[in-house]
Amino acid sequence: MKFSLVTALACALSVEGHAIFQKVSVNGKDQGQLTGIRAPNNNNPVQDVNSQNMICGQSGTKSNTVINVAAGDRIGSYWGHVIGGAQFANDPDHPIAKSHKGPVMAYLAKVDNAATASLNGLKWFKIWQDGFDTGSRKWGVDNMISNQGWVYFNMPQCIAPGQYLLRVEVLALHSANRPNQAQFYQSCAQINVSGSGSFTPSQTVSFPGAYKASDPGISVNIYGPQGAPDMGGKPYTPPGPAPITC
Ligand SMILES: *[C@@H]1O[C@H](CO)[C@@H](O)[C@H](O)[C@H]1NC(C)=O
Ligand SMILES: [Cu+2]
Repeated sequence: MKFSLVTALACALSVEGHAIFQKVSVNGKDQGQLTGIRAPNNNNPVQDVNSQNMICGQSGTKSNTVINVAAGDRIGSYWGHVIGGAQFANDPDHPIAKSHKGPVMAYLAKVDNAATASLNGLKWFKIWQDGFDTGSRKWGVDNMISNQGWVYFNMPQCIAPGQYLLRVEVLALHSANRPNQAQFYQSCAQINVSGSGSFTPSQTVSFPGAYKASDPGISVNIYGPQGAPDMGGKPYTPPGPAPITC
């Protein structure tokens, strides 16, 4: 308890702790800063699960680009402390403050035109998540930090061709044992999937709506008896639906 209060305070005192999803790579090829991305202009978290900002973050940057992706491609989602990456040389909070333990999740929503689609009424399904590994006691955020801000996953082979918004979310749980203190960070990438997939989701979720503040993956004390952010060795299930299986 003492430990988590200290961490919570550290976060409250430094806006420096936060992060922004700001570029994409496809099979290792960097698509460029803010290219094909709708990202917030600042790194403040969303804390109200019922906010419109749960969709793609606070309204910020726009791009006319739609990124071409083939089903099966390895997608990279790059996170930085601020737009551009580190805030200054040796920024200890880049790509995100180490305290900000939590899962990383990726969702898709089918749209007609990814560059212009409205964010309202989209039907989202989850394609990937990196939660908490009870063996290594590492969180998705730990893996993102180890990869210098990059989060990697494959575009599932079964995804039907067409345009989508790709929503990648970091959920920071360091203060989530207190009401409405879980921190949501998300941006959306505009993508055009090619391939021969035909997957149509049987179940989808809305943002906002997919999460409740009381969800066990959101209202959670991640600290074990020793004060380490390790769930006390217990499993953790991220909020929202399970990722699809092809
Ligand atoms: C999407 O991909 C298909 C197949 O590669 C291509 O024919 C189409 O022009 C692409 N659309 C956009 C907007 O890039
Ligand atoms: Cu924070």
